[in-house]
Amino acid sequence: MVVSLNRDGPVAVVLIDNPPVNAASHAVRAGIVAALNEANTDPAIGVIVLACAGRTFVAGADIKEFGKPPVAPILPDVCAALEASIRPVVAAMHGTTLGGGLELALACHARIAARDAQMGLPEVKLGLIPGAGGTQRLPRLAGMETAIEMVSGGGRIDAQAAVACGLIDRIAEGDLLEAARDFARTLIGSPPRRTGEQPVPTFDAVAVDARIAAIDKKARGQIAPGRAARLARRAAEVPLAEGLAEERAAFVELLAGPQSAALRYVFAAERDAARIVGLEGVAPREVTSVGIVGAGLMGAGIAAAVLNAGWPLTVVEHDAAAAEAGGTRIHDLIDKARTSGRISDDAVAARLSRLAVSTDRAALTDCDLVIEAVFDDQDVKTALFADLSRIVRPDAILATNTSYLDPDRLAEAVAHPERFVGLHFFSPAHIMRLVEVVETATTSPGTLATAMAVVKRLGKLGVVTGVCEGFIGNRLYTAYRREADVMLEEGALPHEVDAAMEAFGFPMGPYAVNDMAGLDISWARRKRAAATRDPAEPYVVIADRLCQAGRLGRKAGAGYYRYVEGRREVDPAVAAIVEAASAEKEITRRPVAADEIQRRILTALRTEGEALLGEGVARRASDIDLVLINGYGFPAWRGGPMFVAGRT
Ligand code: T1G
Repeated sequence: MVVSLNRDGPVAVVLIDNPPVNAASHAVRAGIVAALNEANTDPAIGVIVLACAGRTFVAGADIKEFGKPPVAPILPDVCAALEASIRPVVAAMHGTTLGGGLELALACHARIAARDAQMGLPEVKLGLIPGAGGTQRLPRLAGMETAIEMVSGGGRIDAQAAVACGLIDRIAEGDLLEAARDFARTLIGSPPRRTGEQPVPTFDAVAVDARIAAIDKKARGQIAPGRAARLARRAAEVPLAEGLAEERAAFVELLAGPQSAALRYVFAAERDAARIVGLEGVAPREVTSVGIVGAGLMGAGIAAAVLNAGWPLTVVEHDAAAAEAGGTRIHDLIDKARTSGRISDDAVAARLSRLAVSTDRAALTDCDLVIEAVFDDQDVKTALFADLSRIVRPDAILATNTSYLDPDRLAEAVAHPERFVGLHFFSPAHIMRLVEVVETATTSPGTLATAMAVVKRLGKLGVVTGVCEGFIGNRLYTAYRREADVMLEEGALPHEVDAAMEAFGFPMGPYAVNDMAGLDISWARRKRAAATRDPAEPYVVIADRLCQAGRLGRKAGAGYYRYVEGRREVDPAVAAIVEAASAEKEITRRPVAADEIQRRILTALRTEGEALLGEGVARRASDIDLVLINGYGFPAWRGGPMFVAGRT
């Protein structure tokens, strides 16, 4: 029985049991309606508790039913039935109550949650809006400002924040179901407090409308966030029935649209990425302690992510000054989450209490996993792994964070190379979700499975890649930049390429990104490779010319742009350098329109993606899309170059 009705005197507990996440499937929806009817016709029942078995309250509509004709009762009707119930209904929430699950709870007459419960309306992440009353009921309970943030951002709030804004009535102390029954008993005989009948608390309309405009701007072409926010705004202007009708129409429209198709594809792709052919039945090993060598920018970011995930961590630097600087860097990254209100003082103290910083690599002896994040130099890393092989246990996993070195060559320095793997984090490592898990020729299935489990526990997205220069991500991005540079020679200017790719949905264009990172790093790499470069290979000199002119990016005050008091400005001097490069090759420049720029870059990405698949470096076309979306800002609501090309 996915929905059962259990009587406890005057309290009827409607229990949903639909593993793994109690998704609101047809059976669940029909079961709730049937249980409500039964409870409302039994004179012995005075109040109802809606609860879930397993690890979470309803985590949303059943995504597996999307794209199929809706089967009654649809979720809005189930919510209407809850709200219309003669007996008060109390929702008892635990785990991650999301989407349609939270909408069910909003339609109840009271709400109680476990202390560690989280709630959210992530529909916009699927290109949708809450489609079962969330945009209309949430403002009535939590207030307009909170409701607009939740429906448009898709983020979660915890139980403390939920009780503070009025989304829930109380937090359960001890057993949730018992606390819910006790709470429910206090409501017997009282008229149900119907959410739809509550007025929207007063709010600052001017500020809210300005916020909605900002949401639209930030969405950079995605429809759902602004649409959801404006529907929440309507809750203050029209009666519930009218607002629900407008919400339903918008939901049906978005569900049929290309952006939701793309985002639902991305959702499924993320789960596919964790299903690795050859690892079926391979259990990951337990990792109880982690070590990191190097606490520079990357090492500190990785350290913060490890501490945030609850592991004890030993960080080793080469001398006392570097160790102190690294410890401070780690502390500051974690403390920033406190100052931004995301975690409490206690949480910061607890995380930092698990950190040990040392200059002695012997401190890593008992670690189950050691990640190196030292200077990306072959000799430095080779010597380090030889040393670590002597220090840690033979079965301890050794991982390299290298971006461009060859992990197969590094593996040669590792005793028991089957335990060696790449964990390529993206900067800033405590924020960026993507980690490329690099499978070398000798990485064992158990090591690969353990690495993926570590990445998942870090709350990040692991994508397996084989070994090639730049792995999947930087190989793709090199192709992207190569095509952009060719278009500069043909007639485009950097700011035109950036504008075209930002119009496509990237947060920043490639040249603005390059100025942020600095031009010198890739310049040094090009100079190292110059001696072995294939002269027949087309080569664009523009970046070299900028570097030779001292234009090394934002940090130098000038790169592809000039920077005046921190403001990025188009610089005519750059156009002169670009035009001179075209003249050197006797290229007659021509205008390159934005749609041509977008089309050619998409084609370059897809062509490189096909090559990565052909070489076996990427295992799935959808993995390529995930890397671009989560590592390089490719707009998720477009699905990715392989999705756009119908290659998935
Ligand atoms: N429907 C069906 N199956 C789901 C599901 C869902 N909503 N969510 C997860 N699963 C499956 C998932 O495919 C996997 O199955 C297993 O559960 C574990 O998932 C009208 C229309 C809940 C936070 O967007 O965010 O409600 O692959 O590996 O990392 O307004 O799943 O193992 O067979 O992700 O612990 C809104 C999406 C829907 C929530 C758990 N809800 N899910 O994370 O496990 S739209 C969502 C998640 C909506 C209404 C609209 C996460 C999770 P399998 P997992 P996890």
